[in-house]
This record gives sequence, C-alpha cells and structure tokens, in this order.
Amino acid sequence: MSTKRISLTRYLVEQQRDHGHIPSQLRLLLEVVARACKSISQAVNKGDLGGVLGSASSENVQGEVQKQLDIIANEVLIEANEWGGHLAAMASEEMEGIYVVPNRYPQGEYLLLFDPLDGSSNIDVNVSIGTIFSVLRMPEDDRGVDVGDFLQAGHRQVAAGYCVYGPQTTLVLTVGDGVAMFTLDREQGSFVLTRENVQIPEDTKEFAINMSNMRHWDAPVKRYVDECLAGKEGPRGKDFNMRWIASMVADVHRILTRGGIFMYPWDKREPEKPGKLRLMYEANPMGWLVEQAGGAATNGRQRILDIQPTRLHERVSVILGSKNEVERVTRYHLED
Ligand code: P6P
Repeated sequence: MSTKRISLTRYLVEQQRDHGHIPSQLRLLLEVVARACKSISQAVNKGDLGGVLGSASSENVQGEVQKQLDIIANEVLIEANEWGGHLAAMASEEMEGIYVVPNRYPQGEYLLLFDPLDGSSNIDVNVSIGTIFSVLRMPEDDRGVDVGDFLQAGHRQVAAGYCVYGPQTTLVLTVGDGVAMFTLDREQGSFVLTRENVQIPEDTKEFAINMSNMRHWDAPVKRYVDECLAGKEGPRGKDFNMRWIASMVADVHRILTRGGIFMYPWDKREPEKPGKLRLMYEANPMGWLVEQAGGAATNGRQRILDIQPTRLHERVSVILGSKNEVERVTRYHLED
C-alpha cells in the first residue's frame, strides 16, 4: 500500500491530465456529489442522536413508505448540486418528476440521477446503506431539458458510483477507465484513494439472492440456485456460500471487493414488473461499475447497459458480478 495519500481531487485532476476523461465541469460535479455524500454520512452516523430515524409520513413514487433519512439525503443532493452550473437537471428515486435546475442558476451539460439512500429498510437497524449515482450528458440540441433527455441506455453514462455508509464510508467511482475506491478520512474530512483498478474474480463460491422468494422464481434462476445448494456432490462440484444484506450497495461492494454474484430476478409476485430494482439509478450505475471491474451485468437475457429505457422509474431484473457466473445464469435463461 503506497504511503502517498492521494485525495479525490488530486485523483480527478490527474485522471483529466493523463487521460482526458474528466472535463472540469464533470470534475466539479463529482466533487460536489462526494461532498454531499459526506454530509449524508454524517446524518446517517448520528442515528437516533440526530432524531432522523424512522419513517416519514409520505410515500415515494414507487409507493414505498419514505424514511426521514431518504428525504434528507435527497434534499442534500439537490441543494449541493443545483447552483454549480454543471447540471441541467436531476432525477431521483424519491421524486416522481425530474428536477430542472432553477433559472436563477446557470444550466450545465450534465444530468445527474440518484438513489439518495439505497437500502432504507436497514437504516433503523444500523446495517450498511448507501447513495448510488449515475451521470449522463445532455443530448446535443438547444431545446429545454425534459424527462426524455434522461432516457438514455446505460452505455451512455459518463460517470457512475456509489458511497457506502458502513464501518467505513467509501466512495466507489468509474469514469470509464476502471474502478477506484476512496475511503473517508474523518479527521481530515476528505476522501483518500485506497484502491484503484479494482478487479472482480471471474469465478466465485458466493451468491446473493433473497431466498424467501424461491417459490416465485423463474426456472433458470431456480436451476442455478439449486445447483449452488447441491454443493460438491452436485453439478457445480464445489460448495457455495450465501449472503443477502438487502442493501444493493453493500452487496455490490462485497462483490467488487472479493467477487460473487448478485441476483434480484423477475418473479411471479408482480408478473407485470420486470423486477424490483430500478434501471436508471440502480442497475445502470452498478452495472457499469461491475463491467469496469471485469464483471458482467444482465437482466437474465441481455446486457443491462444496452437496455433502452422508456420510463424514468422503470424496473429491471438484475444479475451481476463475477463474469463466469453471470454468463452461466444468462445462458440458463436463453436455453429456457
Ligand atoms: P428485499 C433496498 O430496498 C433494495 O432496493 C436494494 O438495495 C436491495 O438489494 C433490495 O431492495 C432488497 O429487497 O426484497 O430483499 O427487501
């Protein structure tokens, strides 16, 4: 481990100087999002002391009861980003429509999408949660911004990342040149580079899925999980371990750190929905991060980043992680 401490700012400046991936407006955007995540981390870390646990008296566009911290995190991200001149508009899991930057501020060329606090069901029980974000460029035309500008496939992202609020607060980021991790040094108040060129092992012995939904799964998912459960004596010839944190950020962080496969597949509880997770601000950013780290991300049949969105809050089935395992589950779907 190098003793040289490289801050997020220095990393972004050097990436721009050496690779030209991060124009100054995008660098400003990423630094503002990182600062907002620091504020969210402070609010989360206070827990009961901050009087912000528990549910608000409202529901989000998904029809889910909002936690007070969901709303606080959303407001922190909006207020941190609206004045900087780097954004045209924002979209959030917690808001039905897009948030266009008010006329009193200059408009920029980027679009920011986020799940301000993913894993909300874990907030009140002190289990890791996180913020997920995705950055798109405004389409080249001179008309005003509208929701249609956000409906771009995931391969058009220019930056993506998350901040996990766990034993450490860690920002994980890609701008299309690999994945880097920055750990928050609370004494300095700055994110410090702790890992770069993150690589996910192509094979794994660890799968993540909510097993309580087993009776609702499609045959390919059932086949894959049954084979994992059969262990050494089964067709896989090895034993598997299982994890399910019910915080996508925490499960994905584990997979980026040591490999694994994460599945939230379609199931027959709500057959009209392709899945539970949201394409624009969960599956797309996480899918790009995983691909940039040598993994794979599909909806069981096609690459997530190739899905053309039709609605801002559309859902998708998610199979992501160690490349060879994701390819196996996808093959089972295509053979079905
Ligand atoms: P379940 C959190 O609410 C979330 O959106 C993801 O972070 C997580 O992976 C999933 O839902 C958990 O869903 O049905 O297991 O509670």
